[in-house]
Amino acid sequence: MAAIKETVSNLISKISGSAEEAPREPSAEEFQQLRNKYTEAGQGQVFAFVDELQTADKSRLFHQLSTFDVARINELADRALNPPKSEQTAVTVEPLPDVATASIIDSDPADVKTWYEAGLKQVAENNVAVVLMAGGQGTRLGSSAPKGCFDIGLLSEKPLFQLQAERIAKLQELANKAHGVQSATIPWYVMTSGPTRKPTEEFFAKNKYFGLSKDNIFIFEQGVLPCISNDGKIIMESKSKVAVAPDGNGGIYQAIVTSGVREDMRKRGIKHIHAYCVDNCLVKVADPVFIGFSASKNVDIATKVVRKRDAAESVGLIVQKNGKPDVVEYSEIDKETAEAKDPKQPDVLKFRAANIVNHYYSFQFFESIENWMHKLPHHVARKKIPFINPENGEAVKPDTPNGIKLEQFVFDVFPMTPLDKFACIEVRREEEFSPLKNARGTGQDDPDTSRDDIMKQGQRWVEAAGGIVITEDDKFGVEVSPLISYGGENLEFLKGRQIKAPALLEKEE
Ligand code: UD2
Repeated sequence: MAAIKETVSNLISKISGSAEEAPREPSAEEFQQLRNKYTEAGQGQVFAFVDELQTADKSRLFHQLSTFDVARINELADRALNPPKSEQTAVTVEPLPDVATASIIDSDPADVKTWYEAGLKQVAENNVAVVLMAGGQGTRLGSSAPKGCFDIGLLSEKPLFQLQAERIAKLQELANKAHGVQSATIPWYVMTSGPTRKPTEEFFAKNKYFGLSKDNIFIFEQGVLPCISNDGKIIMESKSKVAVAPDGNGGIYQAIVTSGVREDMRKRGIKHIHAYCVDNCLVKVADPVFIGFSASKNVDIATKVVRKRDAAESVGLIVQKNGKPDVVEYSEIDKETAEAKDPKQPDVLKFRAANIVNHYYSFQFFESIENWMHKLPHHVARKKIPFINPENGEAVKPDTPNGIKLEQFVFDVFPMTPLDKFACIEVRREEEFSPLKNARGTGQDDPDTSRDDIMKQGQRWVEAAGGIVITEDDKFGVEVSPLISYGGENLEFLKGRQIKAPALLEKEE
């Protein structure tokens, strides 16, 4: 009777479309084998309620547990909860040596032009790809949609994804024009996580890929890791599901391999990759200067930095640790290091090279991912994780942190490359970095500061081209569509023209 009841309920849920496709039902042996493995690893509590489960839920639990390496989870949990006493060897943290740090601000404009032209040539030869890290859940912003969908309040109402897509389109056009070709293509690999994948795919489809060809956009998903209780146990979100969280933007490396992204890059003959953070409205996607600079240095990895705003800014710091390039994240830095002053310039921070999640990789470096991706450390975030009490099956919403989420950081790869295969380039904050981190009204790194930074940048571009921007009673700014200018170029048609701020410039006439 139970079997008939269940088949009927499965049928109903299928018709109503409420249940995902029930995965293949494991054999009794497969199930028992997995159960033994988890029990022997001291994680048998994940099966606490398995006898109450319907077949479909039991199969879902089996398949989810099969994706984890429970021995490795125990190892990570143990290291996270009982961190080894830091090795006696003192960890010396110093700013990067000048040899590894360039600066757009101090560079000879002729060099910048050379890098730009070299990078544009690489784009024209279809050697450049872009990887967008868009798996973050933007909790501080308070929006449930993926950050790339967010409308920062521009006159055009363009969301971040669209600004980035249009910069790609414009750069392809500039490369075509500069090299007399029609086919410059920058493939765009968009990394999502469990919570952001579907809404991101739907947003791109609904917006017809913002005018780009769907064939050159590849939405893939990063991995997840189980949430762990303070006593090292895998936490259950329901009687048939492990509580999981995205494995951090450092999950990008494994995801690039397992999702087929690297294979797709290899097929396209990609040589240079630009990887960036979705929430930076000023990001120069596939920046030819950055590509040209990095290629000229023949490095595996390069990173853009801006001057840190103040000691408390929530940004990682590019440092040299034990002779290797590294980043000290804002959530892990001690006050003394953050506030240390430069011995030569007492009013300047000693550690001021702020990480902005804006990285270059050579494709050949990506060919070595398997050699080092398992060495990337896991960082621990103590969180309040809703769970099912294994003793009585009750759902609990803790009001204090009851467990940890493990995540990898994208920049932890830096020490995997020698200093001479690493480069760092300082760029102008007002031209290249305005992160959307906080809800409207916070006053810093929020939708209004993002919108204002775009408008101010456009006004600077228009005025540099000879346009006259009328700013009355504190109204300011010009939004220049990426489709008419990627970085302020080709705006000479505005010479002598008066523009009343705030304005939106979308036409080249
Ligand atoms: C990030 C940097 C920090 C600084 C700051 C500047 C890391 C680890 N930290 O801090 O050093 O540069 O940004 O804005 O990069 N993401 C994923 N999957 C995840 C988690 C994050 O794709 O599992 C993406 C996220 O969508 C975003 C980027 O990684 O594009 C940075 O994530 P965040 O904004 O949560 O990082 P934040 O602000 O803590």
